[in-house]
Amino acid sequence: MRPVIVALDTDLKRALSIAEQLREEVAGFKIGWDLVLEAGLDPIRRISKLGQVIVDLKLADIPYVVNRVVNKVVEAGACCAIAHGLIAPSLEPDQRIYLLVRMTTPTLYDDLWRQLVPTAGKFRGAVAPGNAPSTVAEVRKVLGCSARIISPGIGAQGGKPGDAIRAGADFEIVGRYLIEEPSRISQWDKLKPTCWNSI
Ligand code: 3DU
Repeated sequence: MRPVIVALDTDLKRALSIAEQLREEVAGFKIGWDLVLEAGLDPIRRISKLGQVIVDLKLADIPYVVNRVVNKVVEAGACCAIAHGLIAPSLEPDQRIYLLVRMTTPTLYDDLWRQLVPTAGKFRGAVAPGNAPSTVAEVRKVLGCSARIISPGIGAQGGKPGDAIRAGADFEIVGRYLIEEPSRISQWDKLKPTCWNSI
């Protein structure tokens, strides 16, 4: 298993084919709006039979609504879902939720993320930018191994395979770079998660 989560931002047919191809090679898959808008919960049900699934709808609502959505995706087979760090103050600790603390692109998180990081320890983990390894390193320093760190921004967004892992992430989230060419998974051959063995 390579420390990689494949972001299946593509159509369902291609997503299923990539998941079949890479199921033994990767730690899991990330399903977002693309597949959910195409086919509802069905992609979550089908792909979670092939591996662990994180659902990334970047939730940013009141706890009542967030909990209902998380319940639905977990019932469909996902391990967990991603929520915006901005709503962390209203959420109860929840091992089914990854907290987004800083993005790979410029956002208002750039001024706030340090405030959010300690809170991520009450959740399954933090989503931190893999194209900014110094941020990943700082998040790991604060969290220790108390929570997972998963990092997008590798390949299409400029991060190099392994950059985020070497900075302290457990798993790199990779979409276009692997969807275009699944054999690129060999570029993660010698890498291991920093703390956690499952997503
Ligand atoms: O750039 P890629 O094709 O490797 O896709 C990255 C994935 O990670 C994509 O699903 C996107 O929604 C997610 N993501 C970011 O790219 C950046 C973030 O800050 C958070 C999530």
